[in-house]
Amino acid sequence: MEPALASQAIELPSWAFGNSGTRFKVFGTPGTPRTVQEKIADAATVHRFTGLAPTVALHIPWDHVDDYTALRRHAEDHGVALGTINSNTFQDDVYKFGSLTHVDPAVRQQAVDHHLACIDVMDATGSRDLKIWLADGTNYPGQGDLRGRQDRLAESLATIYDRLGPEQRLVLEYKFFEPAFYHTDVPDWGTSLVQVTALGERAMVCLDTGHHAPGTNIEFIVMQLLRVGRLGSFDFNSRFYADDDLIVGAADPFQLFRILVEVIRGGAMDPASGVAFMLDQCHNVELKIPGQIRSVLNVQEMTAKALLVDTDALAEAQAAGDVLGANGILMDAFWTDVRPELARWRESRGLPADPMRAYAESGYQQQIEAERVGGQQAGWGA
Ligand code: LRH
Ligand code: MN
Ligand code: MN
Repeated sequence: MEPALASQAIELPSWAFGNSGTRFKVFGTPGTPRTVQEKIADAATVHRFTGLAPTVALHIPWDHVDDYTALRRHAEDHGVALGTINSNTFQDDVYKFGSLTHVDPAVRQQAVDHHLACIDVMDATGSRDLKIWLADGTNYPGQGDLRGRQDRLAESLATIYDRLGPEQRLVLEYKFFEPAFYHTDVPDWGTSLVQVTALGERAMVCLDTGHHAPGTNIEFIVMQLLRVGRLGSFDFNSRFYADDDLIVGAADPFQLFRILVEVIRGGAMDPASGVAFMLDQCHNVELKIPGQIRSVLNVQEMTAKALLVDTDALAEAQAAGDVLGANGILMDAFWTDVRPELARWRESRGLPADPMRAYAESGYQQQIEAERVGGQQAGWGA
């Protein structure tokens, strides 16, 4: 198999291990973690069975603990590290009309202070990235001054950026709708890019695959952000309709393949590129640990296919104007079944050939179901 696969690392979101749901119902799953420490233990289990998930992202304050240095040691004892720190200014009443964009300087300051506290957490956890997603926006035309909000956002972000250490980065995530429905203050990659470019070299864009209008050519955005060196991270998930946060590759494996083709084309498989490959998913009705195992395997499988593209032949076909030939070369790679070879490759590295099955047979699920009573909600409504 391609050596590039050996260094592939996918970051797991702590919140994928908690109970989550829709506004209609949150179903409890037996064995759900009761503490951040148990979420990390479950994430480490995904890594143990796949070798693909060495880091765990935290969401603050969902994953608040008093001692983040101890939490870092706890993660390391389990064979993983703490990764991206996600801020959260979308659950407090004070942010009803915005956070970093709010018209009231006192509310803006509160939101900025939360981010500064997140950077303190990063110092303790050893995290590189502060990921910011804002629920800021309006529901009705005229409700807010679009331009004033953008200016205030720039000012707030600059204050946060200034506090970062030399090895730390700010990653700004965009989303075109929800919870605001008329406009959001960071709706698209263009706005995110404009804002982060104004900050400095260590400010990047986060691309959440579920945050685009249906039909958007996401791989084009991946290409462009890599081209200008501003793709900081992915939040991988899949969607049928809105921001569904379903298992990546479940709704549209071909789209995931096309994204990974551009990742490889743009040099982002190289860990030195600094692109973080994260999941941002919720498991509403399926078991969470196998849900995460399936997710990282889907990314690995589509990466293996994307690595099969005969790039020399493709370049030749493109140069010759051979439309169907070029398309055929891409499709040949997509349709190749890489699963048997990946299974052998895993075994050669001391990993189970079939991680889903190995997990099911391991007894871990039965153990956590017996041990844990009253598991935590992922965050919403907690
Ligand atoms: C917003 C989002 C963002 C949040 C996460 C819980 O829809 O994608 O990344 O931090 O969901
Ligand atoms: Mn996200
Ligand atoms: Mn989302």
